[in-house]
Amino acid sequence: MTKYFIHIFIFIFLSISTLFAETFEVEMLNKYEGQINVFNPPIVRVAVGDTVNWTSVNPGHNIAFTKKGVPEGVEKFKSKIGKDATFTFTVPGVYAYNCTPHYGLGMIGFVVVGDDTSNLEAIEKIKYPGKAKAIAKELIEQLK
Ligand SMILES: [Cu+2]
Repeated sequence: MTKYFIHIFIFIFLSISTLFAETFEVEMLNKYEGQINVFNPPIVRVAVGDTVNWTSVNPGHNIAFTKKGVPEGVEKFKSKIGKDATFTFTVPGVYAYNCTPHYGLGMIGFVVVGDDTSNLEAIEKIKYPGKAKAIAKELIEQLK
């Protein structure tokens, strides 16, 4: 009988968390406000359990979690080029991601989950290539 109640409790809990989970939209664009190859918006702040949808507005882009740019224990994620992508964030922390073909051109973005910036130092230590370096610096400043 107790087991039965636990199941009901879990079911209710999951239903409620799904009810409050939000979905955020990020566009993958060739051009935006004078910049080329951008994620708009480049920084998204979400709660644990929320989802981000990346829309392939212009083809040729994808999203890939940047190496050493995610909280500990989070697995790699890489979407297909030219396709919409979606990810539900269950582990709090900062997530750095980039477009695979345009990483060196500065096409990067960040997702902050659950207001947790405890891994920000690791994210600052990443060796961002080319134009991504200056853009990362600017964006990370906004995360502090
Ligand atoms: Cu791109």
